[in-house]
Amino acid sequence: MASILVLNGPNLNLLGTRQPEVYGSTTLAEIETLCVDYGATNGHDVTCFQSNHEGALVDAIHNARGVHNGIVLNAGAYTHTSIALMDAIASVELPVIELHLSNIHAREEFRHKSYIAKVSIGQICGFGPAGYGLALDALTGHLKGMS
Ligand code: CA2
Repeated sequence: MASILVLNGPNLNLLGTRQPEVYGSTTLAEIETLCVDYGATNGHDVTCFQSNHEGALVDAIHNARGVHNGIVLNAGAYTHTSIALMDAIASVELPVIELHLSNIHAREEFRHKSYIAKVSIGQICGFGPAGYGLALDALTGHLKGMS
């Protein structure tokens, strides 16, 4: 059994309540339920956390060490700006899957750059909320290969 942290960054608490044409109508609570249910079905422990604050996300990554086996991270807009999150991931030496609801490569130029990609084992983007299930599959498959 693996313990996985699903971490969501800034503004993702607004999912399903605003701009549904861009980010869909599924709420963050529904996505978190999807993730926890994935864990229950597949014998893994899934914990979810969201913050709008960069430092709180850094703390959550630090605190994952020794507690969780890996992280699914949608860092939101911090993906494109945060050296602090990149350094935090590098420091904990846990496998991270980078996740985005939208296809960041088909959007504005500034979303094409990801600091998270440099320290992740892989990136899933463009599949909406289903991407969380894909990311959990990828991470648990990776962990299985390591054991
Ligand atoms: O596609 C993704 O998952 C993103 O991480 C979402 C971020 C964006 O900055 C990234 O480039 C790609 C933005 C999340 C904003 O979420 C909202 C949800 C509802 C209403 C407004 C914002």
